[in-house]
Amino acid sequence: MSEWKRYTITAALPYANGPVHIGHLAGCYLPADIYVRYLRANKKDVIFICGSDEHGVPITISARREGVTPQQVVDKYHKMMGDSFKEFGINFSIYSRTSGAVHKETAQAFFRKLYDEGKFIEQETDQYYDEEVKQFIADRYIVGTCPVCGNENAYGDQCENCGSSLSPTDLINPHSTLSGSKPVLRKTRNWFLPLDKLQPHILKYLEQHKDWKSNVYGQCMSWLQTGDGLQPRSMTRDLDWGVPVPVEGATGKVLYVWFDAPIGYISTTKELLPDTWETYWKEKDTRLIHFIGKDNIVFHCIIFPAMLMEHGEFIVADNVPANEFLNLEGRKLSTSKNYAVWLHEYLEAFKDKQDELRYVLASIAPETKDSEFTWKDYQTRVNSELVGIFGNLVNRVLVLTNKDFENKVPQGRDNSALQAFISGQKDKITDAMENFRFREALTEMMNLARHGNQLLSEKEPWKTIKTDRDLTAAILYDGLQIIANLAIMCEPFLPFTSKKIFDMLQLDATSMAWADAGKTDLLKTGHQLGKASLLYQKIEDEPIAAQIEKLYATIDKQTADKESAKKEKMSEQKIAEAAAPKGEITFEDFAKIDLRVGTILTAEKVEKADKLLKLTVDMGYEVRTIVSGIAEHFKPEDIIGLQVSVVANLAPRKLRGIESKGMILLAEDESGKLIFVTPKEPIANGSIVK
Ligand code: B3M
Ligand code: ZN
Repeated sequence: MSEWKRYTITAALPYANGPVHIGHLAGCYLPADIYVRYLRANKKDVIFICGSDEHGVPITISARREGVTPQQVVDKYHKMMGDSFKEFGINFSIYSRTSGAVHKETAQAFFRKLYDEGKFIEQETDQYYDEEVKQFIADRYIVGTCPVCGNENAYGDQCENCGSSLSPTDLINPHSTLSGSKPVLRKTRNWFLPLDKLQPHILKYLEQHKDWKSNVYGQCMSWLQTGDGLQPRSMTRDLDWGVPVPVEGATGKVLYVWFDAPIGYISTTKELLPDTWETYWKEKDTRLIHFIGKDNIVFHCIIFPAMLMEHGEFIVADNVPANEFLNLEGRKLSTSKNYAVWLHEYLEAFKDKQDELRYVLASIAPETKDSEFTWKDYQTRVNSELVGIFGNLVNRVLVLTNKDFENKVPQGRDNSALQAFISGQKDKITDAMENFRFREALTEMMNLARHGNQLLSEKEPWKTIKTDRDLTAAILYDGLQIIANLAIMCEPFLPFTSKKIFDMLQLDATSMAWADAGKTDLLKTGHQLGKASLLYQKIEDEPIAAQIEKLYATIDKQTADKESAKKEKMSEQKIAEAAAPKGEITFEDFAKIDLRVGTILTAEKVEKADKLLKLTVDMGYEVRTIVSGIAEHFKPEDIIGLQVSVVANLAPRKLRGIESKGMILLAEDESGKLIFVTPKEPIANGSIVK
């Protein structure tokens, strides 16, 4: 192990705009918790920092949608999220929030220092403004047609259909998702962090960390190497929800949420340790590690380090073991679409089964690539691994010891082979833990339980008890030592299970540390054991089917919503089309059209065609036949004698077998009503319209 004196471990501050789901847990909070529990078992000086991210546009959107204030939104979800984390044993040293006073003061002081030292550049830019809700709109909340692929739902920063990265002004027909209205450009002044100038420092920093996970290192490098590299980024926003910019003349502006949120790690540490917080952020022998999901990489590996470097007093992250995404039953998890397994709902269906979920999520954690949670897989893993292997081992050993040895640890024999095996497992687990490969660590922990089961199957203590009591004692002694080792080494993954085992073994968990793992005399002969109970119960088919059904109901609802949204859009589109001017043409283009005045001489319905009228039109220089789709709008007798405008040189075409030469011009209003474009005064047939 390394020479680090202390550890500051952070887990991404989740936006307080929805409850916690399994994707959050698997991607960030569970790995962080596993690592912190491991460090604590190693008696390290460690703080584990998290809290709600209560600023940013997502909060204001949720508030608008729910018809409440942003403060009400964050109050509601801050509590829910904090409760869920606690229930699942995510053992933060503190779970705070960024709407608190200490945070405001810390973030403002941070900004002010950079401002005073001239670290920002002030710049005026054109930003889209929603006149209806009277607010500037973040790129993400402007939607329009992608100029590259034509996707009508492209965001102001990116088209998710073709992947093009866009700026809001690239969008065709942009509209604000806040009000649906067409945004206008307005000038605004903001403070930018000149990341372009800082790029060499960032590059140097990253190059010192080639040991980072390849998904993380690779993504950072591509930010630096794509296009012109890093660009100045605004650290302030025109919004009314957030930390006010502590500078004169900045009313109506708040700190960019990605400026204030990571400072939340610092302010939260201040709250936790008002007197000693600086040690955890300023001493070089403190190891700072950020646990995050992959969508947060650039902010934690580039922007926040750049802020910290510019500030000058703080350490920067030594590692950022970001995970990829977890999918659910073949689809992306989505808070806004309510497609998720919410932790609080999980517990309603699977009471007290926190470790079961922790186990499955740690087994399938998206450490190197996206992974997939399915309810069937959950059921299989719980039943065959936790119930069938781990629980089974613990139960068999304890039940036999109780039955044959009065529930006291019996006399062992030389077990150096077992001892070697257990320390070997411990080394593998330790190595994997140190390198953030928690899936592998978990597998090796389970392999120890597997080994225990093998011992039992081979040695059959339930049979030997009839012939050889001492041998049986030795087998169960070994079994018990394996269980005690499991209690220590499963703790980072399965803290509730670990506690139960310690209780059953009547061992004081606090007297045991990672250093004790690997020993085969953790339980002394004659030690009185406690009452055994089953660690896990088999998961039946019904609750699993119910969960799957619930997800499908969400999908069905989504599909229905999409359909109706599509219909709505169609009519919206019609209006937009009507309002949208067509593209520019040249005079030459226009001059190609031979527009003339003619008089309708005859009009009659076309057989078996509800919409068509056959007209003869006197063009002055000739009389011609024109078939027009106006039968539902005009009675033939009403239009005879009317002077109209005709596109005289339109290529002839056949309609219902009748050759139509030309087209009559009509104006159409929003409701679809048609009116002839007629000269205001009578004029000679054949007159040119220009
Ligand atoms: N709230 C984004 C997220 O929840 C953001 C993380 C902040 S960490 C400083 O994914
Ligand atoms: Zn596109």
